[in-house]
Amino acid sequence: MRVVYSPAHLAHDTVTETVMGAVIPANEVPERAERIRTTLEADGGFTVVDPTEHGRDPILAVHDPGLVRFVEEAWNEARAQSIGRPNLIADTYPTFRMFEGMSPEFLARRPETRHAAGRAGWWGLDTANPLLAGTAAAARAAVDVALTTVDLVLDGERAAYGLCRPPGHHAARSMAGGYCFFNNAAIAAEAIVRATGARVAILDVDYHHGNGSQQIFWRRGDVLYVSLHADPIRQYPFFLGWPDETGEGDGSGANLNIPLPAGTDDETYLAALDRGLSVIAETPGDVIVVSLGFDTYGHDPIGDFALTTAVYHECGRRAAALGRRLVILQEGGYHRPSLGANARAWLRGAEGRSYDPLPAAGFGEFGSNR
Ligand code: SP5
Ligand code: ZN
Repeated sequence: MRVVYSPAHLAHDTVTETVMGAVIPANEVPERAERIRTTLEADGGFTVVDPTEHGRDPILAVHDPGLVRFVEEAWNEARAQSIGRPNLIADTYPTFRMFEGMSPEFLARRPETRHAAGRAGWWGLDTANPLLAGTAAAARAAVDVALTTVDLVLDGERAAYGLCRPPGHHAARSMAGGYCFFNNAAIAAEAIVRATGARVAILDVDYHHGNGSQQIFWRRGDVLYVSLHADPIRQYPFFLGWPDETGEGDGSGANLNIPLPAGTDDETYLAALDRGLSVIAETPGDVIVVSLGFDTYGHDPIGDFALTTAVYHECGRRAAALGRRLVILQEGGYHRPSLGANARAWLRGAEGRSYDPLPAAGFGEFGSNR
C-alpha cells in the first residue's frame, strides 16, 4: 500500500498544551507520525510517497476564507503584536450565549478583532490547539497528503493511506480546534464528490467525535458521515456527538453518531463498527474516507476505551470487506509506543494481508509515554 507522507509536519513542533488551564506535555507531537512512518517502512509492504501540491482551492471548497487567512497569518501577526509566547493559544471564545437574541444577519456583520489571541478565539474551539511558526505549512501539507491519497485511489488503487499531521476532523467550516486546523478528511471527501459526482461516506473511527466533519456535511446528502466515538456526556468535544444528530435539510439521515461507553472493548467496538458499516453499505457510493484514530487503544493517555492492536487488523479487514475503495487518513492516537504497530495492523487488515504481529520487544523501547 502507498503511504503519503510529508516531513513538513515536523515544523508543527508542539511541546505543550493545556488541560483545564494547566500546562502539560503536548499529546499531539511530531513523534506520532514518525513512529507510524518508520514502522510501516520496516514492514516492507508499504511504499512511502511524497504528496503533490494541490493549492488553496480544495481547502476553500470546505473552509471559510477567514479561517484559512487566520491559520496562514496568525503566527507572524502574533509576533508583530509582540506576543512572545512559544505558541499562540486563545483564552477568549465567542460562545453562542454571548450573541443570544441577535440575528444571523447582525452576527455576520460583527467585525473581526485584530488581536492575534482574539482571532485565535474567533476562529477556534478550545485552548488545547497550539499554533506555532510551522503550523500553517504543516496544515497545508496535511491537506496535500490527504488529496494525494485521494488521487492514488481515484487513479485505481484499492486503498491508500495518508499520514496526515496535524489531524483534521475537529476543524469545522469556520473553526480550528482539537489539534486540527484544516479538515483533511472533509477536504478529501469534497474533492472526491467533485471529481466523481458520486456519493462518498466518511467512516470516523477516531476516539473523539468528528464535530468538524459532521458540521461541514450537516446539510449535505452526498456525503454520509458515520462516527464511532466516546459519548459526549463524558468526553471532548462535549457539545456534539449525540445520537439524535442525524443531519438536516438535504443531509437529513446522512449523519450517524454511535457514542460508546468508557471501557469499550474489542467485542463491543466490532459490533458498533458493523452497525456503522451496514449503514454505509446501504448508501450508494464507491469510496470511503476513513478518519483513522488510535486514541481508542487501551493504553491511550487521553482515551478510555480498551481496544487491542489485534482488533485494528480486524477493523481494517471489515472496512475493506464492503468492497469499496478506501482513502485512509490519520487523525488522533497518542500512545506513541503503540502507534506504529496499530497503524500497521489496521492497514494490513485493509489490504487483506495477515496480522502477523510485531514482536512485543519493539514495544516501549523508545522514550515511552507510558
Ligand atoms: C484529533 C484528536 O484526537 N483530537 C483530540 C483533541 C482532544 N482535546 C482535549 C483533550 C482532553 C484531554 N483530557 C485529558 C484527560 C487525561 N486523563
Ligand atoms: Zn481523537
